[in-house]
Amino acid sequence: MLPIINKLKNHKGSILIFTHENPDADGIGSMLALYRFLKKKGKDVDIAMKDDLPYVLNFLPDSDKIKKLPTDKKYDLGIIVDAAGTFRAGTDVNADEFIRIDHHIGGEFYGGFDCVDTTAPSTTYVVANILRDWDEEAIDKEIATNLYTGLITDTGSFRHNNVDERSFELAEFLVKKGVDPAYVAKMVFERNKPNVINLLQKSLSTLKTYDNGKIAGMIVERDFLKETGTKEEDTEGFVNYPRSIDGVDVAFLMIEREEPNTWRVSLRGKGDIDVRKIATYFGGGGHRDAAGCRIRGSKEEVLEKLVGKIKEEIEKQKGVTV
Ligand SMILES: [Mn+2]
Repeated sequence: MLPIINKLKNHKGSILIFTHENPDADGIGSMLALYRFLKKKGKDVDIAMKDDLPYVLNFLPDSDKIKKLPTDKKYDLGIIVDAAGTFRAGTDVNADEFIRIDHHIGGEFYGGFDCVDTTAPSTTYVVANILRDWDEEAIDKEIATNLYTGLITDTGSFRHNNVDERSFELAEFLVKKGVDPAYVAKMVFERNKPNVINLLQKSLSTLKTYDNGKIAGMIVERDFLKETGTKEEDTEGFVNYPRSIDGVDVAFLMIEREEPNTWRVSLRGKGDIDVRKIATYFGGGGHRDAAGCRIRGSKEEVLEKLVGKIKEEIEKQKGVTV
């Protein structure tokens, strides 16, 4: 049995489960699944994150129970899910000790109770292993729906390189527990607000290819958000448009932050290029096919630096001399 299970079984004090800022379905699904399970086990547990719940995730069972970080209360134990460390919470977290449950490479380690599987398709997969090992019977339809949502979003609906037979085995288990795949897909992917589509329209007008079509990228300026009445979180999935172009090895999305001259960059690969190397060069991180970073500078400066580095990395990784 995993050490974390005994630790949680014997834990008498308060527990706070939290995830990273700009949270996604995997972080939130992991948090909610673990929360409901621990509640069933009679634990004193809260869930919190810094940002608002993304609209398309408002159907997730227990998502109305999520509190805001930072909390006034001090917790005996903090569990960070789907993040490389507590720093990813984006704010202070008040707890005596920490445990990390994650699938990101590297990051911080808090001890022998951590569950970090960098080969796992999603953090909800890691959480599912813990819960199945502990008490499979206690996994209900609500817990299963939260686990399943993280699994399908982090695997791009079973399309990405992180998909293997384990993803389908877990999906089968969760569907047997009552998950309705068509319902989840409809809730997550087919509830776009018209203004989000307007934002996409504006963003698509910036779509350009570089390096003979091997690189494609889009830019979301702050003004686009203002003009369409949308938020940064509404750009979720936009990077898949440049990625979907034939012949593209690396796709990027540059989002202008509220803080002047700061850009959030999402990078996507299609298996041939390790985009994590590009992200880490700029101080970010992630996975081989999906990574991110922040770059400071004007739009033109950031674009030049970014495209230059991607080009260099494609040449290096494909073994072509510059
Ligand atoms: Mn994840």
